[in-house]
Amino acid sequence: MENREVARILRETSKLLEIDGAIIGRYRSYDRAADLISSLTEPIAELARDLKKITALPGIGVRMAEHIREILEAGDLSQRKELLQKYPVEILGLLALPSLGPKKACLLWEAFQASTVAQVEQLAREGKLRDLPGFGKKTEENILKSIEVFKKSAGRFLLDFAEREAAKLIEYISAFDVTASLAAPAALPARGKLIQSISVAGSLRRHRETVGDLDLLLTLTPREAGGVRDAEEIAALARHILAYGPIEQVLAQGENKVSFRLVHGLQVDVRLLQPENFGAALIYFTGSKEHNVALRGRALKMGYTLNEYQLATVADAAPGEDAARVAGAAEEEVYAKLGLDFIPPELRENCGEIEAAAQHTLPHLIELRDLRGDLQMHTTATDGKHSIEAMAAAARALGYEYIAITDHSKALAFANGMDEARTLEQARNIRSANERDPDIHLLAGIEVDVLKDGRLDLPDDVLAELDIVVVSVHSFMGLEHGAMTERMLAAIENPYTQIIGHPTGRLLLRRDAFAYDMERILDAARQHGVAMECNAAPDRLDLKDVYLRMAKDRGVRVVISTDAHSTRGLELMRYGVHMARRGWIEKKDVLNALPLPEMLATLRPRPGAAVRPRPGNA
Ligand code: DGT
Ligand code: CA
Ligand code: CA
Ligand code: ZN
Repeated sequence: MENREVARILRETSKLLEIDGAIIGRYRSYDRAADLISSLTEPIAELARDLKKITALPGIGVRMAEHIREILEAGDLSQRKELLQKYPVEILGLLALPSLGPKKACLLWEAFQASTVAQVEQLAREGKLRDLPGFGKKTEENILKSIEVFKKSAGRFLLDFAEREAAKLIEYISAFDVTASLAAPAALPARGKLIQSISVAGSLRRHRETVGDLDLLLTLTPREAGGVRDAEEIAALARHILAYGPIEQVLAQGENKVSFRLVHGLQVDVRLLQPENFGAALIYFTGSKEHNVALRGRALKMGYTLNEYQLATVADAAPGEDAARVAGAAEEEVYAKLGLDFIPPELRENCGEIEAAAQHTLPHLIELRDLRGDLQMHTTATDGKHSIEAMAAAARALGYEYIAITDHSKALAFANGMDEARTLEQARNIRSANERDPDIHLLAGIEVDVLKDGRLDLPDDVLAELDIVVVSVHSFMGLEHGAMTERMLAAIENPYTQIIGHPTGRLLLRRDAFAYDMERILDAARQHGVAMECNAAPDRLDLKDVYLRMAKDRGVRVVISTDAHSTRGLELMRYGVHMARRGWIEKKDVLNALPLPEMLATLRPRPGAAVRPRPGNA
């Protein structure tokens, strides 16, 4: 039995134990064992023969070793089988709903024998869940909402997760040594490096906010003699790829493609290409599909055909005939022959990028290195992990000129939000830290809550003492469209509001955006000089691309901030930059791409600001 099978059975047992109410330590040990087995390079079946060897593995005790042996011998775990007498296997799928923990899943099964998302949805619609112990009407509503999100997001993954998985896989594939992997290498001349390049394509390359599956493209170095690589080498490479530890199931295996699913459910397609087709293939598999369709239409009008191998002339294009080939090895070449400037992957959504590329009017998209500061972050004063000084040091290491420390206000009680006195004290602390650190400017800021009626959570005289005011909604997120629009308008009209933080409040794959009239909000932001944040946290990415473009078209300024709650959080800025690029945002649209004095001068002027000296600007 393969390691991945053993790991899968352990993981399922863990989940079933959790539903059955086992204590945390008990089921966690199954998960830890599964993770460990997935990461082993040697077969667990070998190790398990020797009790000493297997219990020497970190986190594997004698009991777990016995479980592993049982799986290897019997093909299953009796414990898992017993639990599956009690609960149907589908119940595991219910745990994918963020509003349903194992306890509630268990209750649903016991009360209604409900084990599928569809059954739970039905029960919730009929109002039958609210009376269960620990449920209530609110829980019932939340379950229905999370089922909606689940249906839309099923099988999709956050961008940062997909990126990490891709990086690990690429590192693993790159390490392949063809000479060592083939039999009788001594009899053969050294084969040299087999893999020429590994590239990410698909939605991950376009930096969509979530990713359905990973698309990887691989090219091989040509043989010295100029001949093609032999089948033996390619088969060895395929074997290597499919031996990747975290693979849970192999889905397809062909001459030029392998597909598999990783343990966390992410599917991967790896395609093998000839270098001369690389550019055409990269365009094709980067997509989007809509971009490809439009590009092919343009090619046809110009007398070409475009496919995943090449751009070729239509006239006398006999299959395989070289004369018909116009381009194919590099993306730039294909776009150029189509009369187009190179189109950055983030723009390839058929939203006007082809027309702009033809007229040489593509935007000069913002880049990470354009940013000079980060204007939203938290410290130990509220729910952040690190001190003002630690955040400043980390920001300095990233090369920033300035940052704003923006902790929460009192309405966010669970995050230890600050009242009037603590806000002023924190501002003093920020300013004194600023004086001690000449290499970076620290702005004394706040992320002040918008109350239900649109008023801000701190009085004017306190806000007037701060250098920068970010305004965010963290409560009453379910207000209906009209009320939410009025609330946001009121917040924007407050003369102290300068930036709207994570403006739609969405949590990717978990919570939908607030309902409000975005056009009216953006018009008001423009009118009052309020900037809109593009929150870079990978589970927010808020504003999203479409709204960023709407903001830009209206002349609303954008701020890209990490909303970091730790020093590491500051490193996630690039996700916000990619989202901004997808929204056609340029350096000139972004406030925190400006040097400090210009940035402060471009922020909405606050009441009385003209007579107050600018902080840190001497
Ligand atoms: P995803 O995986 O749902 O996040 O989104 P993509 O864009 O990565 O889509 P995927 O993985 O199905 O396919 C990768 C690319 O391959 C896609 O962006 C465009 C191209 N492609 C796939 N199927 C078709 C097709 O039927 N027609 C065309 N023109 N292109 C396709
Ligand atoms: Ca994909
Ligand atoms: Ca794919
Ligand atoms: Zn916030």
